[in-house]
Formats: sequence, structure tokens, C-alpha cells
Amino acid sequence: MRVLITGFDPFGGEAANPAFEAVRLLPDVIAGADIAKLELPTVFAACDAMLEEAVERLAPDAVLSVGQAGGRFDVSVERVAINLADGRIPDNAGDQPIDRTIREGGPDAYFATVPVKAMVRRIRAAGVPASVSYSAGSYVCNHLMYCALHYAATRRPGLRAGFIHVPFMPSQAVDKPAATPTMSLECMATAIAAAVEAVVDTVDDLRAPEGRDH
Ligand code: PCA
Repeated sequence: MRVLITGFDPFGGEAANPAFEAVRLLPDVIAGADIAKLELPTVFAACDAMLEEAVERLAPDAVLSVGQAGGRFDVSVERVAINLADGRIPDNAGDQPIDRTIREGGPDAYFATVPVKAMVRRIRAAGVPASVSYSAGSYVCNHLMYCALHYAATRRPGLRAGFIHVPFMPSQAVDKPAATPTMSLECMATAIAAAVEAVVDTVDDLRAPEGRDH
């Protein structure tokens, strides 16, 4: 089995993106699965094509993308991607879509095809706070998740795809308000590895209460 794991480059004035920094720390084999790593630009118009090219080249069984969600305190495993790009800030190419449809004619939303609840429970069992998230936002991360799921649904049935958001790492909080949550890169890497283990050995997700009120 092969799992492609992507992380984004820095955006929004940050010097680094903990997503790819954590991906970098992962071993080359997790639970018997070969791990391929890819850094993607935080650019709406480029990240999806680069992911598709890597999938064509590497033929992974699953693709797990990782992004920074500054302000969140835990590792969140995204359940939903929506067919909408609405940028709070421009991306790294200066593109700031407002109310843009990502894929004309595509469904309004896709659900992750990786076992999100099993992933969350496995991450917690590894000692890292985690939750299921029901919104990946409307920026480049949601865009990539939507595109990966649309590509799998229309071109590569059998390819499973999902997305994980990680908090800021400690060095990013030195110039931010005192209550800004952070997580070490080591914890993030532990969490991502645990999530990959769940992807490798779980086909049907757990039926467990991981919903949220808001
Ligand atoms: N986080 C952004 C885009 C790149 C990243 O790491 C997001 O959540 O959309």
C-alpha cells in the first residue's frame, strides 16, 4: 500500500507552515505502507493539478493532505469539503476568489473517504488531542480537499482521500496573543502517523459519537 501525504508552503506572512514541517518528520514507512511526501503551494490554481500529477505518477491507494489551521488547538480531521472558494486573504499567487465555484457541475460537497472517526480515535490513543471537523473552511485547504475527492470520484474510483488541519507550531505564536494555541511538530507528526495507521487498517469507519454541536 502507498499513501501520498501532502503539506502546504507558508502563507499569510508566516515564515513556515507546520503542515509540511510535520510531514517532513514522518518515516518513509508507516504500518507497512510506503509514504510519499509532497509540498504544495498555497495557490488555488496550482495545488490541485500538482496533486493530480503526483497521484498519476505514484498511484497511491490513499492521499492525505495536511494544512495549517491557525487558532485551532487540536488536530482536526476534516469530514466535509464544499464546492466553494471564498478567500479571506489572497493566496500565494495573489488570487482571492470570492464566492467561486471550484468545479462547475460538481456536487455541493464531498465527504472524506478516509475513516475520519477511526483516525481521530487513533490520534487520541497516541496521546494527541484530536477531533472531527465539519468545516475545512473556504480557502486553499478546502479547495484541495474538494479537488482531491472530485478527482477520485470522477477519475480514480478506489482512491481514498482526506484532509487534516494542524494548529500553529510554538515558534509562530511568539508575535501573537498570549492565548494562541500551539502544538509541537513532534506531536503533529505523531498524530499524522497515527491517522495513516487508521487509514491503512480501517475500511469502514467506526460508528462512534464524534459529532459536534457547533
Ligand atoms: N492552510 C490554509 C491553506 C494552506 C494551509 O496550510 C487553509 O486552511 O486553507
